[in-house]
Amino acid sequence: MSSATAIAHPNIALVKYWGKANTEYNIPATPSLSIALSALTTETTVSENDSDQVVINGLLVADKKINLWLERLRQEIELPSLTITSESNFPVSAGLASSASGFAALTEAISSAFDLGWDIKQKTDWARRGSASAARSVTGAWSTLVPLASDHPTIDSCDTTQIHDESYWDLAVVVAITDDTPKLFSSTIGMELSRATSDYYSSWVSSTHRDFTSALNAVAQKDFQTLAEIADFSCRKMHALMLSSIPAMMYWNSTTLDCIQVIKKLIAQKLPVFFTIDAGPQVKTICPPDLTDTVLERLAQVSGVKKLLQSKIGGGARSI
Ligand code: 2P0
Repeated sequence: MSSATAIAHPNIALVKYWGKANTEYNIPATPSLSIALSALTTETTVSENDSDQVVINGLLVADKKINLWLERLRQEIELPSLTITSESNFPVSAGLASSASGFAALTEAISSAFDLGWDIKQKTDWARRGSASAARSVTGAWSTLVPLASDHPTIDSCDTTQIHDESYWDLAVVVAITDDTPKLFSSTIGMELSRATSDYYSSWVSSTHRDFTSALNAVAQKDFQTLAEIADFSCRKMHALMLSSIPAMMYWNSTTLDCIQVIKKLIAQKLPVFFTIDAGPQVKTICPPDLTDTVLERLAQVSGVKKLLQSKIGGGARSI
């Protein structure tokens, strides 16, 4: 009986992906840049069984995304029925990129269990079909996910690259959990709403291409200040796009706003720190490691913060 286990870290985008150029192959409309979070992990085991079963954090679930992904994979390769068991050490479906680490670990585990011989391109392409941000968790550390122009997109019409490994730039991330219940709109649905209804959508796509190029330069020069400004701008534009969609998507809560005020005060004191927020109410603060204690201490004073997590930059998905 074939079986394998893999782990992967979620990632946070500093230049965001929001919107798809192609849904069949899950190709983003925007290029994105991310860092993986070493302290947060998803561990996934796949093993042959008599029927497909998905168990996430101890609960048997009917996961439409995983089922569709397996259906597509079985159109390409022969696979037996599988038990998939996945455990994450952080809240799932709450804007902490659990689908990214989940599909990255699943792709790695399947590739290993069935000796598929996938190279990194095949792994990132298949992880992306599950959840586009998962491609960035396959490569980990500092990764880019870039759509490739094509009139007839295929599964390979996207590039995922680890541009620097986890030791390149020693930065810390503090995650303030302000609500750990699952979000109202899944990212997949939310992105489609933005594409179909927001007047700002085309500006978002074109400006993100510019932000991406500027962010790559900032990372190459380890220019924290410029990277902070671009990441802040990308985050605010994405949330403005969400708010301008019909229906409007507001992922923040009042504690999210209080955390933003705390970080803004640190920025006003000229400390090297910035925050980013994804499709959920958690606030992720990025800073040099020697500022971690200050950030933790300030955010701990915000009433409504349920938990604070701290992390460094982590690597890619791997079999264990
Ligand atoms: C990102 N997010 O770049 C952005 C920022 C959320 C906000 O990628 O539809 O779960 O499965 O491809 O990858 C979350 O989107 O969406 C995401 P699908 P995914 O990190």
